[in-house]
Amino acid sequence: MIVLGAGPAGLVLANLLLDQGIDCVVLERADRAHIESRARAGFLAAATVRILERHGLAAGLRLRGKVHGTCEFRTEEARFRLDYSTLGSGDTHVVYPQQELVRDLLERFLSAGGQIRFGVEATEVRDADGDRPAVHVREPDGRTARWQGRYVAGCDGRHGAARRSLPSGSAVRRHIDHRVSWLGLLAEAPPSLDAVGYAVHGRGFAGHMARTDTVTRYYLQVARGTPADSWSDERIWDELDLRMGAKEHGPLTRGRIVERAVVDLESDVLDPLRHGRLLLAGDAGALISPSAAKGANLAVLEAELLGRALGDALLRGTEEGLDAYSARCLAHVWRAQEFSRWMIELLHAPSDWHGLPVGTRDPDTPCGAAGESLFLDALRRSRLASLAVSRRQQDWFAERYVGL
Ligand code: RFL
Repeated sequence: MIVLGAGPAGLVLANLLLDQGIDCVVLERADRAHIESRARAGFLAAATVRILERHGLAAGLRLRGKVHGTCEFRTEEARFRLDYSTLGSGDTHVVYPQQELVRDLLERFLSAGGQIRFGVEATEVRDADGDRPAVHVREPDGRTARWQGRYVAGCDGRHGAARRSLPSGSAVRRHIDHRVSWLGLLAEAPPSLDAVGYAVHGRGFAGHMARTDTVTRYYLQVARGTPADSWSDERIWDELDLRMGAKEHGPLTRGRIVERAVVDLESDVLDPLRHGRLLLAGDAGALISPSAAKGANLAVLEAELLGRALGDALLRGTEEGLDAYSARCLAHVWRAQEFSRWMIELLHAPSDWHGLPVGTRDPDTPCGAAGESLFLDALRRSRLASLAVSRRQQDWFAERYVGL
């Protein structure tokens, strides 16, 4: 059994296979230090924590993760909080940086005797229709090689070899560019509020998400095509202050910006997630925009479904689980996509008016694209107003926000 990629999907799956006594090797393009320091997700849903606990993979996050159950919305006029731990299903998140989860999963896999090859890049998966699919790779020294197994799990992310190797016409691709871009930032600064902060502002979205006691993730909606290094640290903090309403609601604790990257929000789902003996999990098969923090959670869920299905196929000789795998995953994926899109529409200024000073919105010329932008802005503010007061809306939100 060959697993491509040592992200959350690949490492959860590899651990589950090993636990069942299934021989597997993980092929990872990057080196160990890289995957153990790659900061991405942080919010793990209750269902994800339960999966990890079920398989003895949650010791680290139970020790160092922080339970989190509140988010705060801010506009130019007001702010309100939702304590989602008391709404909907009453579930919470555990905040645990993705790189720490990856470190835990890797350590557990290696200490149980798992095999992983770092610096090995899969270039193509061949013969997925046959009994022995083959993975062609480039070794760290540049030489090419071939690995064969009974199944290949493509957990190598959206730019990986698994997705590229699907024969043309074998899957429907549903893709959307949400036409919103974020400047994603990691600041060496303690969180400034004890909640996830979402600022819905005329100049664009700003977000605040705790990571650890000393590191905070911030997001700023920026115009498409903005180079990541075009904003100075000072301009970033000034803009965050403005959009988050620091003057009215309290200052943000500033610190060095240690990482910055522009993310164009996109979603990209393949259907089905299986082609013969090649199975896709995580971002490789279903990319979701980070607007609702679902990607790593879906990756873990899919890995569990796949681990179980592969166990049935390899140990008990039944492919029923593998046959149902794609449809089962996609049901979860589309629920998450729907909510993530809802969040995008709630949080962001329409893309074509981003950056316009609020004062240039002239009520005498609300026609064409400008009129549409004003209309969409009014809709999202109305949506936010309902969320602020309607208990039913809040229950619905909480269930979707923390659920899978
Ligand atoms: P990963 O984590 O991308 O891992 C794929 C692994 O495959 C390797 N690889 C290859 N190996 C061999 N051969 C090849 N040809 C290969 N090509 C790639 C890569 O080196 C890598 O190690 O995919 P996986 O496992 O599917 O996990 C998905 C998650 O990483 C992703 O969905 C989340 O990070 C998304 N996400 C968030 N998700 C959440 O659930 N909660 C969050 O709070 C959250 N915040 C975020 C996020 C994603 C972000 N970015 C990247 C846009 C915040 C950000 C900024």
